[in-house]
Amino acid sequence: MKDELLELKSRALKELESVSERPDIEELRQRYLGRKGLLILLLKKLVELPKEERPAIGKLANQVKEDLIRKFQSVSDSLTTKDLEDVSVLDVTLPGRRIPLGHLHPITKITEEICNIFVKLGFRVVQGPEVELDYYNFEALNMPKEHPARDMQDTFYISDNVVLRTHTSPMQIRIMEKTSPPVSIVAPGKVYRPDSDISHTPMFHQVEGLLVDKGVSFGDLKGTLTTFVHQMFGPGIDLRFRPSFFPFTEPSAEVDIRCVVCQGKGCRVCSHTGWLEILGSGMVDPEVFKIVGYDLESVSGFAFGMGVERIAMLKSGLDDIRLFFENDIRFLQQF
Ligand code: 2U9
Repeated sequence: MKDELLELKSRALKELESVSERPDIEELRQRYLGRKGLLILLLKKLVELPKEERPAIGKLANQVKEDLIRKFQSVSDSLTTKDLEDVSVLDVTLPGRRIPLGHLHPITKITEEICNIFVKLGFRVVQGPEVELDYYNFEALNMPKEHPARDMQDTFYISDNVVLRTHTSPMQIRIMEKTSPPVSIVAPGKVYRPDSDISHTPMFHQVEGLLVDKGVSFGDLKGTLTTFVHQMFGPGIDLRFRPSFFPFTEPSAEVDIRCVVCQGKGCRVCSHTGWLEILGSGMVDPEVFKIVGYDLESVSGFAFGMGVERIAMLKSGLDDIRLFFENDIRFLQQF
């Protein structure tokens, strides 16, 4: 068997001398050293040898294998060096391969755009937990037990008193708990509601804002949100404040802009009303101030909230919210 091993080695080396192309070298390597190669086949015969001869032959077989591996490697390395020296194979004047640059997700971009407008108006950006205590998500926002918004249908419950936040408002409570007025913050982030259709996804993004100080009026709310709308959709855009209701604001108003698709004539997008709802707002309900321990006599404030996907869809003329989260690169590349 010793002779057979040495014979196999010299045959392999001889054949290796006669090849010069990479595929031929690889084929040869497989034939001798591959998993079903000649060396393995020969080693299978090891068991037929008397026990005392096996260690020496095993050692020799290992030596032959290592020598061959080294030789194949050095032949392959010298080919690489030859390729590098051969100008016809490597053209160093070719332009480099461009590595494609990624960019922020459209929802991240719009979130930043919204926040930046409020930052320029003096608001500070705050972020907090997406898994929230029932207390911060509902109770402190004037939605006591049995309030319809707490329904299992509208909220993802983790346990009896822990939920996935249904809005970013808990953050405003957390900030008011530890800060005295004046307070002016915007809270962007992910929120969760069990909804899924062409205009709802179970996870979506909101930006909410809160301003509390001495003598804040509904006029301040109107001025701030009008500035925001003009910055976001253009200075010429028409808007209106429409009475509404939220448990945490009183009075409350929704803000509509003149339909960007039909300019108010009425179309499918604005349900033939000529207006598109873009955000909700109102004066902070005194009940909320009581809960966080603010003095009702000396301060007042306004708050607002908007869905980022809705703003993004109106700005880009999209009609299916789910596109944002399918992660189809052909869609994302357009932003
Ligand atoms: C505190 C007090 C008041 C936040 C507000 C809205 C109105 C609102 C909706 C817009 C579209 C949610 O994403 S949406 O479905 N939000 O209409 N949000 S006022 O009011 C607050 C928040 C915190 C302490």
